[in-house]
Amino acid sequence: MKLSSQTLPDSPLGDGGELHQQALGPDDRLTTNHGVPVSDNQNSLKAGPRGPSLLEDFVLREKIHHFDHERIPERIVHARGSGAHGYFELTESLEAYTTAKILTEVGARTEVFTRFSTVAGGAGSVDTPRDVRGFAVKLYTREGNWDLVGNDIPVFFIQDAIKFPDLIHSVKMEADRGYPQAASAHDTFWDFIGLMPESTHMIMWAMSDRGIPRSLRMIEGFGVNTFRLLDAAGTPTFVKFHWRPKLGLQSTCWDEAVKIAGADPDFHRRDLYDAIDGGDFPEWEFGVQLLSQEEADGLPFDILDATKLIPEEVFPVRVVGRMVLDRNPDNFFAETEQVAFLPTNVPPGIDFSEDPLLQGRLFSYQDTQLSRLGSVNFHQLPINRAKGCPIMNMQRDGQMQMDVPVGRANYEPNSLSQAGEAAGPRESLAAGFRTTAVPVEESKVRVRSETFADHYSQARLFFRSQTAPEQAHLASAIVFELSKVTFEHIRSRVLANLRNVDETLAQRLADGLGVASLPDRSPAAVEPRDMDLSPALRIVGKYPETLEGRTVGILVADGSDAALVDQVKAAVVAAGAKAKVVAPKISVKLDGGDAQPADGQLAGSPSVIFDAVALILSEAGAASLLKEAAAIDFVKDAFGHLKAIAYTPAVQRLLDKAGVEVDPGVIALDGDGLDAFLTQAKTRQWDREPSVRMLA
Ligand code: HDE
Repeated sequence: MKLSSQTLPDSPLGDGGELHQQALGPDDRLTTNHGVPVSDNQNSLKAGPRGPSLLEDFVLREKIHHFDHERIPERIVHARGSGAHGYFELTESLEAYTTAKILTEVGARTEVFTRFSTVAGGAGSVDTPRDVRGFAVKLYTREGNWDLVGNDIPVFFIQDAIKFPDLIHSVKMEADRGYPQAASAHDTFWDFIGLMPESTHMIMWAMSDRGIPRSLRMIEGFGVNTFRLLDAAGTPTFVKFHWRPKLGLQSTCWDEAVKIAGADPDFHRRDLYDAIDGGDFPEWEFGVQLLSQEEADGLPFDILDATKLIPEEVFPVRVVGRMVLDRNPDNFFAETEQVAFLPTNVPPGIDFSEDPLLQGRLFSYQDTQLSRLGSVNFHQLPINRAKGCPIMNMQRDGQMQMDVPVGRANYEPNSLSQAGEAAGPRESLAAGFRTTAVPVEESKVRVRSETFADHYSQARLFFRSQTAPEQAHLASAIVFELSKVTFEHIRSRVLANLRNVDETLAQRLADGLGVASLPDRSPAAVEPRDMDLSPALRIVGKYPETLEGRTVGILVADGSDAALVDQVKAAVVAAGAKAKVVAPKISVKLDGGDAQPADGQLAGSPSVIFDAVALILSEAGAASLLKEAAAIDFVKDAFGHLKAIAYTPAVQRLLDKAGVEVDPGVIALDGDGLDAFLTQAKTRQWDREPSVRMLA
């Protein structure tokens, strides 16, 4: 038996120990965390080949110790996230409103790191629950980091930060049983919602299809809270920040989202990673809504109330820049997990408003990072460190200090320069962060401003602005959620509140739930008003229809027409989409071609992961799939999820078995069939829905 750790006849590397013998260069050597080269990464140090391990083995202890501490507390909200690097580019200067260089230097590119997230679920939950999506962007500006920590919905559930822990406790797993995970369809959430009428507007958004996005590349983003821009003279302008996806806004159907969760729990994360990896960089327009104090005073609601939006039809969104995400993280933990967003990070020329939700956020994030990352020096982590500008102050020490500050000046003011020593940095009135001089002298009170009291007008605005299919989805989502509520009084209170939004909606919900008669309408603090409808609040018809960024699944089997498969693939790719071949086995032999690998095996590649499907089968192929449930489901779900379906003649029996009825979205692949398919594939077949689903 060889005892030397340098010779490993049974090396798990299978290299006969040779690798260990090579004289590796300094860059290739495995080392401890402190840089000591490691001679053996296969065996711990023992008292004899079969003896006990030795305490002295620092290589073993360091490795296990580090492993034991690999997990850090996950974010209390927004735990599950996906991030990417990229850049922001300004296309129009806002110098009339702000001194912030990032908003005045047209053409300049600023590095960004963006993290998308779900809110309610834990870090290991799935990507497609009904939920709000976080849209947090860290812009490494030359004047310090600007963290625009927003959501994909422009309003929020509550008006005052003091209610945030209650809101989050209610939506997370119930305290006694530890479930449901990543779901709002349960008693405690709807109990809280029913008792908090201010949440009604946000509920409309969350229950709409915005709550179940198709892709993180296809969501809008909003700063939500009102901020201020400050010009050189100190004149403030209120500002709302917007991100608009170049690929358009697109969602899934509820049944589809549920099935995706099983088919691919990482559906959104994979989609983002793959797109960037393949050079298909997602892009957003960056826009602002700007309002003077007088314009804000003229609004029929309070600009400081985060449960309200400013209709784009009244104050248009001015597009002044763009963001492109073009690089995946090198390491998920070091970057996506350790990134720490702080709404307090704003460069000079951007300032906060008195929005009581924002004010609470200004405290919370710094505090939460300390608990999560464990050290006041979390800003020194590479992903959090400001770039393009020096960090100089008198803050010192603390756990995990990674910098080595030099000199004696760790206090200010000092006069060390008189002794020829470095005095250290000094404040700068001209270049430093400025705060708007907002007059505030008032009595100290704990009250909710009366200007925040209208909880229903904008909820009504949202519901009534939706198209018919969107209204039906929204109503059905509430029916689904309330059907999971076990306490009758909670359901009833929600219905009573929603009568203030729209009587027809409340009635549809009652019908959907089988409630014989609606409860009395809840009293409203302010009677809701009708507002001019806002088409910008819709998904359907808001963006041009496109196949760009989408994926078409092509179902084939042995004997499928190779030339036709190639033709469909080429046309799909030419339209800016991806084509993925799905076959019963991972290798398939097409008619007229060699055996080739499929992109996905049928059992693991259901149609829910595609935006449209082409079924290209020979007679024999179709006959064999008639006995395959995964094939029937593939077709049935594509139809049920309102997708365009192209098919070859032999597929007819499969269509029949799957209950597919011909409509404009079910297209035979002959003559102009392919063109018609590509046109229909750009959108969902909304007209089909009544034939496949009973909606509220
Ligand atoms: Fe957050 N929020 N939040 N939030 N939030 C956090 O900070 C908080 C709110 C948002 O990808 C936490 O680092 C309070 C609104 C995003 O890392 C925490 C209030 C909006 C992310 C926190 C709000 C957001 C967070 C948890 C009510 C949309 C994820 C982990 C006053 C504008 C950022 C963390 C990422 C994360 C507090 C409300 C967006 C606990 C107290 C409104 C996108 O500090």
